[in-house]
Amino acid sequence: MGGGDVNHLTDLSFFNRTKEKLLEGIKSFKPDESVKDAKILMLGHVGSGKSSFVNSINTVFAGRLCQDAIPGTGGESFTVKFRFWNTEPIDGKGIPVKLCDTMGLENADKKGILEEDLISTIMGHVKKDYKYKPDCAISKSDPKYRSETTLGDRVHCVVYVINCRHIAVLGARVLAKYKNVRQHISNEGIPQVAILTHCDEACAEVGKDVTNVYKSKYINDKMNEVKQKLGIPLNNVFAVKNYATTAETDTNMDILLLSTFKHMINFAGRFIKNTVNKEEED
Ligand SMILES: Nc1nc2c(ncn2[C@@H]2O[C@H](COP(=O)(O)OP(=O)(O)O)[C@@H](O)[C@H]2O)c(=O)[nH]1
Ligand SMILES: [Mg+2]
Repeated sequence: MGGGDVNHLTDLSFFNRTKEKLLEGIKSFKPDESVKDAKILMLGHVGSGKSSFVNSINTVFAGRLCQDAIPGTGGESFTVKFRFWNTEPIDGKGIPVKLCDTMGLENADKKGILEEDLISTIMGHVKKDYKYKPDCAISKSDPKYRSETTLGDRVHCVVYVINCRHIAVLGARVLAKYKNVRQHISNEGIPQVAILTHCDEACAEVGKDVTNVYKSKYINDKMNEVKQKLGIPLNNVFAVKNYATTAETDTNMDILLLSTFKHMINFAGRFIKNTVNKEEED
């Protein structure tokens, strides 16, 4: 075995250690005692990569390819009932995080979730298995409407999932929808994150080597565009390559996915702690 091989092995163990450290960090995540699970809501167009991101995270957690670990998430948003799902356990340990990846935000008038419903969902008013209606918001008398909510019922982090090739063409209506929702949730102090997907297809350098993602000028420009168009600070904008086209796992992809996920749950965790502290002060 030549010296080059030895270096390569050292590098490999470095990357594996980085991945293990991230997994350990995620395993030790705990929201406040009063909140069973941190809830993360993924928003974005159909086809933006929401389900793929969730499947990718589950793939890394489970150490095997997980596709459609969360069922019923394909196709039109309105065929799906509202529900949060657990992530796969890591080494048998369940993670107190629930994800919802079924929210489609479409451009046309009568497609995609209504803003009122989105806000009600984020504020914890919508119960499990509610079926959104395309033209009328949930009624307060609906049995699936929760009037009294606790912090645990609410969404603790909102994630906008955007195909990085589509930012330039995001329609005015969707941007207006984003803006309204954003204003509301910013007032509530709920953290917001954007994830750029399809970076491998959009940038050849990233396609070749995923570690180039934050070095890529193209991706950097796209992150800035997200900041400008959605008003999300750069610290909250991430870029990933989802497990979508490859059948085998890759440590560098895992690291990118895990570090993005860890930031998301840290934002959620901080929001939960801040809210609990504020409630105690009041
Ligand atoms: N190359 C590539 N394809 C992706 C990526 N993310 C998602 N996809 C593909 O894009 C399509 C739509 O993704 P999906 O997760 O179903 O979108 P959703 O409607 O937002 O849940 C699928 O064919 C995925 O395989 C990515 O980062 N890179
Ligand atoms: Mg989906």
